[in-house]
Amino acid sequence: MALGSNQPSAVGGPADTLLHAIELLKQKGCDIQAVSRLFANPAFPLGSGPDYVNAVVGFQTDRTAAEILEVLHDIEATLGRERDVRWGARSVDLDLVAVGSVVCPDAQTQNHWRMLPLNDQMSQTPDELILPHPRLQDRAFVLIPMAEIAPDWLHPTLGKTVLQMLNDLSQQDKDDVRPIE
Ligand code: A4P
Ligand code: MG
Repeated sequence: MALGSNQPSAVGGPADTLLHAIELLKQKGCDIQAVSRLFANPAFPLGSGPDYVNAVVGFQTDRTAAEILEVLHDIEATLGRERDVRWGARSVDLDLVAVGSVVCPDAQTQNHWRMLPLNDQMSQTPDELILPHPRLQDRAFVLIPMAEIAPDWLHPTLGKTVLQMLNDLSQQDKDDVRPIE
């Protein structure tokens, strides 16, 4: 699961908000296996808001993927996220990056969302769960933390590992993602 925040919440600044979200995930019975460091990085698209803090956690649960997404939405609501502007500033965004090698709802639909031109990505929202997350492979702020906890995870439709996807990104994109000490 990928976490992002670029606005304070009731519990504190972006970093504290993400740590609190991880606590809530534990309280809801998810068995946390690994937590990346927290990384600061500029908002995408550039200039769209304050810098983000991003992280990735791995966990195990008996729940289905759809049930996990519901849990994530509950935690977002608890932490005061208001869904108004798509890709707007947010106190917390919890995205399901991947569930093992599951492709949801099917490879054709996942490919459709993955290949969507940038302009359409910003105006169109899927109304169903898409796995793996359709923008995972483009985002240094997801792949860099993910490489700390699951470097060899294999993208089921791209056939690339996290390290290989990271290798495809520009050095600039990667340099922008800085661990918070
Ligand atoms: N949905 C479908 N598949 C998934 C999935 N795998 N995980 C649905 C999570 N949600 C999924 O999500 C929109 C709809 O997608 C939901 O109904 C959900 O059921 P949302 O969280 O309501 O809206 P959003 O956050 O605006 O969209 P999304 O797709 O999460 O946005 P992104 O692509 O994550 O972009 N820059 C930096 N540096 N760091 C960031 O974390 N995040 C964003 C948000 C933009 N820029 C950023 C960052
Ligand atoms: Mg989201």
